[in-house]
This record gives sequence, C-alpha cells and structure tokens, in this order.
Amino acid sequence: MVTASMEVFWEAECAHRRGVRHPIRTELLCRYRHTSEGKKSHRMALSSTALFSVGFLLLLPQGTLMSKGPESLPIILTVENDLSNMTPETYSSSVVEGGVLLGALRRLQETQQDFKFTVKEDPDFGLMLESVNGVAGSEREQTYWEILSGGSGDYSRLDVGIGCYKPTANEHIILRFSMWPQHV
Ligand code: B12
Repeated sequence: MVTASMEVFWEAECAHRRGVRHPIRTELLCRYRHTSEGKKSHRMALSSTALFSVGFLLLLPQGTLMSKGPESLPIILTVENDLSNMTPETYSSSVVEGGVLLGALRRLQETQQDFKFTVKEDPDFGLMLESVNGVAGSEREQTYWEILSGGSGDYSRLDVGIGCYKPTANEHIILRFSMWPQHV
C-alpha cells in the first residue's frame, strides 16, 4: 500500500499535470508498481490493450492491411492492316486503373509470343508507336500505325499517343496500319 500525505501527493500530481517531473510522484509510482496491487493493475492494463488491439484489427475492412494496389482493367486490342489482306488479330490485355495504353501493350508483349511492338520518342508529344509485329510506319511510304478506340464499326481516333492515353475498363483499342490522311 502506498502512503503519502495528501498535500505532498497533490503537489506532485499538479507538477505532473503542468508537465514538470516531480521526484515524489515518480517515487510513489515506482513503489506502487512493485506492490501486488500495482502489478495486477499493470497486467490488467496490458491485457485490455491487447484485447482492444485484436478487436480493432478484426473491425478493419478486409484487405486494409494487405493493400492490393490499383485495380486491373481488362481491355481488348485488335491489330489490323488497311494496306494488306492480313486477318485482324485480337488480343486481351489489361491496364492498371489510371494507367496508360503503353502499359497494356507492354503487358501483352510479355505474355503473348505473337505480339511485339516498338516505339520512338518525339521530344514534344512523347512516344509514337513505330512498329507492330514487325511492320513499321515509313516516312517515305507515308504509312503509320493509327490508334483508334471503339467497336461495332463506331471508331474514334485517339487524340493523344500511347504514352498518354488512359484506357477505361473493357475498352476496345484498334491499332490500324494506314496511309497518312490528307489532313491529320
Ligand atoms: C502530321 C501529323 C501526323 C503525321 C506525322 C507524319 C509526318 N511525318 O508528318 C501522322 C499521320 C503519322 C500522325 C500520327 C498521329 N498523330 Co499526329 N499530327 C500531325 C500534325 C498535324 C503535324 C505534325 C508536323 O508535321 N509538325 C511539323 C514538323 C516539322 O514537326 P515535327 O516535330 O518533326 O513533327 C513530328 C511530330 O509531330 C510527330 N508526330 C505527329 N503526330 C504525333 C503524335 C504523337 C503521339 C507523337 C509522339 C508524335 C507525333 O510526327 C511529326 C513528323 O515526324 C500534328 C499537329 C500539330 N499541330 O503539331 C498532329 C499531332 C502531333 N498528332 C497527334 C496525334 C494524337 C496523333 C496520333 C496519336 C493519332 C492517332 N490516334 O492515331 C498518331 C500517332 C499514332 C502513333 N503511331 O503513335 C496530336 C498529338 C497530341 C498529343 N498531345 O499527344 C497532334 C498535336 C494533333 C492533335 N491536336 O490532335 N500525326
């Protein structure tokens, strides 16, 4: 049992609340912790902290501790050639949510043996798709890989290149080998 005059005790307690370390309070606490009552209350504090922590972990939504990262969005990719009678090839790939088309092309190249592409860098507009499956655009022949989005005959030309365009879930991207239009 800890004994001390009330006056000394309150003086020490007030000093503690003002943020000042008081030798009497420290001594009293130290002695109290060595009594069986002190040890018991210390053990109770520890076990209630542990119980509280376990309860907190159980209440966390599933997956909070094992962060899964951004979602993967599936996309469809078709490679077609306006200038030859090659049969269009369709592939499935994916892009991370908010990720660019380049990522989906890279992922496809890593997983699909019959899909290859190369890019060249433009100082102003970033990455230009230079070749697909060994077929490259040419200044002399005025050919290039046009990039479109859509399906069921309703296509639109992307307004940026593969390094900037962010596909949405289930989007159908078409890489079409074509001649330069008169007005781009
Ligand atoms: C002509 C032209 C083309 C020609 C270039 C061929 C040639 N040798 O002339 C062709 C038809 C190939 C082309 C293609 C595309 N283009 Co273009 N093109 C232009 C245009 C009208 C003029 C460029 C030019 O001649 N500049 C004068 C020369 C002297 O400067 P330069 O730096 O050498 O020009 C080069 C670059 O502009 C580069 N280039 C042209 N387009 C693109 C697109 C991208 C993404 C990149 C990286 C480079 C690039 O090719 C030029 C010649 O080497 C510009 C509009 C503009 N105001 O700049 C759009 C422009 C650059 N194109 C654009 C786009 C979106 C495309 C496409 C992605 C369209 C599509 N959906 O298919 C494709 C590229 C596809 C791919 N394979 O990656 C956008 C780029 C916007 C952006 N912020 O990224 C622009 C600004 C038009 C627009 N406002 O929408 N294009």
